Amino acid sequence: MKRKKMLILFLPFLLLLFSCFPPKVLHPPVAPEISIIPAPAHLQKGTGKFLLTSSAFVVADTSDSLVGEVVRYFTRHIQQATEVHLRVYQTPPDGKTGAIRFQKIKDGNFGREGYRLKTSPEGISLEAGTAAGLFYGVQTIFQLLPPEIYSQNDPSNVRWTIPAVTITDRPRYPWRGFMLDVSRHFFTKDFIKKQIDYLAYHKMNRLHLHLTDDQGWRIEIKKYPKLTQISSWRRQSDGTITGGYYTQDDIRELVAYAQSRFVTIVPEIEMPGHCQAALAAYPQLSCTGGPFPVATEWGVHKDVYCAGNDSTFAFLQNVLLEIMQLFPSPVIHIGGDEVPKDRWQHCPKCQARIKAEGLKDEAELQSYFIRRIEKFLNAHGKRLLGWDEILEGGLAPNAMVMSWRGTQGGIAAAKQNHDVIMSPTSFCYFDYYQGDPKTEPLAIGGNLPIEKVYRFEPSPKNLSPEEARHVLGGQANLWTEYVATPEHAEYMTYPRLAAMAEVLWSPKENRNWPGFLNRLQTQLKRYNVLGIHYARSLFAVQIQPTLDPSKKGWKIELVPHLRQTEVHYTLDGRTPTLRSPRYKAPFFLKHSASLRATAFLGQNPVSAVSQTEFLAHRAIGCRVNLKNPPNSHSQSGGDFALSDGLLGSKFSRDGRWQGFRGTDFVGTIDFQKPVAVQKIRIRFLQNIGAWIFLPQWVEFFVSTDGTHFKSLGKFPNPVSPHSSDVVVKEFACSYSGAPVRFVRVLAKNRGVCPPWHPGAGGKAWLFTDEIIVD
Ligand code: TNX
Repeated sequence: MKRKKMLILFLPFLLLLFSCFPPKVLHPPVAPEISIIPAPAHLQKGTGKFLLTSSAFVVADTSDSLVGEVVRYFTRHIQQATEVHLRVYQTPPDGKTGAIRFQKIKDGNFGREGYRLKTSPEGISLEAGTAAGLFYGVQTIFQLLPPEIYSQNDPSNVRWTIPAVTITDRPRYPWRGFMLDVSRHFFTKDFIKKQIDYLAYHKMNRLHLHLTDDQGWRIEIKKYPKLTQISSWRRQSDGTITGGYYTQDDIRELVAYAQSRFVTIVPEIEMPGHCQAALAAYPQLSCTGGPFPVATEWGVHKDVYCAGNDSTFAFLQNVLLEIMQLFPSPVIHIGGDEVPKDRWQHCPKCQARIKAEGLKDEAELQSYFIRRIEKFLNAHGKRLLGWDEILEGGLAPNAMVMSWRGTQGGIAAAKQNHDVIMSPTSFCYFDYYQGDPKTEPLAIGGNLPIEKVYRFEPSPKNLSPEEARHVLGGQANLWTEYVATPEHAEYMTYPRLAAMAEVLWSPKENRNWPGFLNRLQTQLKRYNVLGIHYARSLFAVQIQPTLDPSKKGWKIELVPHLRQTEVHYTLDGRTPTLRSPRYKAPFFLKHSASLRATAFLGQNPVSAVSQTEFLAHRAIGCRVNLKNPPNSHSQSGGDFALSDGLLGSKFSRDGRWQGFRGTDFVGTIDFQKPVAVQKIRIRFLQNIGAWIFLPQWVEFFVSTDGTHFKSLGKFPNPVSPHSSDVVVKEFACSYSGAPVRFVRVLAKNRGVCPPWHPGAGGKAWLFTDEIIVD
């Protein structure tokens, strides 16, 4: 009795204690049975399962052609993955169970894209107000099935079950967008089709194609053939030609493909800036008359369309006429971003226009430009959409704004009663790197890990409800300056797109990071089945070694990105499994090792394998005296960077390399006493794209007094500087003489980049990671 009372008295304290220090999760969560991304608005679990077999069938009124299309999409998909052929009935046949019923009904709660789905052991009922709603219900059905539902052929041994649930769902925002920049690098029609499928799986509904820019024009315009003969191709620094374009037939095919998946393709034709590719074909549309090459360098280019020249407008209007015919999108994107005013300031025609129109300055000239185009689009029943720079100098009357430089532009536009799409760089730029910057493939801009995408809030707090209604949604943008392959594009896009999809679809209060991560495990399995090259950095394990110079060994910490994961590691280079040692606390390593570490969630490895090579050798922990200091920008690893036993990878920024800009490398080790030396080695990196070259030659020396050094030989570099592959090359020299106290390595920098290199004449880099003495 007394004890019970005590417990009741202390219970609140215990509860408080537990909530401050949640008990350690001993068994990491496994993927939940129901993993829907984006999370539906309301979900209630039932009991039992529907088993999808050949006795199941569809009931739907397919006389509504759009409904018919959704049903065909569904049955085709099911047949492909499961080999179950679903018969379609207009009215339910008597006495048969196993119906999958599609119904369009009038119900204001559905909105334009909502649906209600009930699944039970007896059958499935899907209701919506529109075909789009039915389509999203179908996507949810797919996600209730095993991930293999996304495979192209029936994988044996899968039981096609659907757990019993009741789901009522509708999106938070009508604009759930993804932008692909096909100008900086061209992506094929088939790649785009695949992405359209993936967008649909995520319940995303806008694909914005950035079709034109300084570096390439990607769409056939019948009236201006030079746009594809000239503007679609550029000559790269190595002399090769790259590019491509979509024919009008390609575009019609893409548009139809997207339409049947309820994705609207929004075309973007950039003006008045980011247009050097077009000017390469039609230089008369510029202020100076050219000539111009299709640009090969990234950034903002000064040559823009001449705003004083009426033929510029005639050209753009003719282009837009063909665009409007091809794309049913009610909204046409005209860019409008990053327009340098330099040429306009010195162009007599532009200055005359400013005068004639009574404009204040070049900012108002830009505004004049956009208004004039908007009038034209409006007259053809289309709305103009532009990046937030179109606010400068006054917004065109009906324009929609895509806010990329933060959300300020979007807020300003919403306050002026304009519709906006939020796409701020800091949450939406998928060209930003997502994992550890030291090991990411080249990416520009800042860091955008998936957690941050998940925190994105498209509706700013400081808008009134009336103004907030103008926020139509958000969009992720994949700019492709540094993304040249389909694999890399997918790597940048997934799984961050899953986070974006949930931000844009799910009610704000349903957003929950740990819950999302649990569901993401299943989503990644779907990606595996689909063969999507998604990034695995989300679960990566960071290997953090600290050298102890006196003990000549390393304290090793393994830090998982997510604390829900369990880390297993090996020291012999083998891929860790659940049976490999589990990491619990930092440990000390004194011998050479190939450390590999993987994060596991439940039974599943969820990260790529992280790896670090440890090399135990004579010179570890010895100070290296340098004649020329490393460049401060590429100096990493501290005092013992060149004698810490840690070798660099092919990533020059992995923190293991020391860079010497334009100067030779001269490093001397003092062992403090004579030591037996058999071999001296040193490694260098070559990555000509980053101006890093191997040395011309390497010379090794030994000394007993630190003043007189005896050369052991000069070793020329056999690797061509032309190789665009990243190369790590070791130079080595044997020694069989008496013990020595000093060892020195001299590596000759080539001085400047060679004449054929884009950096010709600029200082060349020398990168080394370790002086190894055996
Ligand atoms: C800015 S976003 C640009 C693009 C670049 C991007 C790179 C915008 C409207 N303009 O031209 O590709 O940054 O992050």
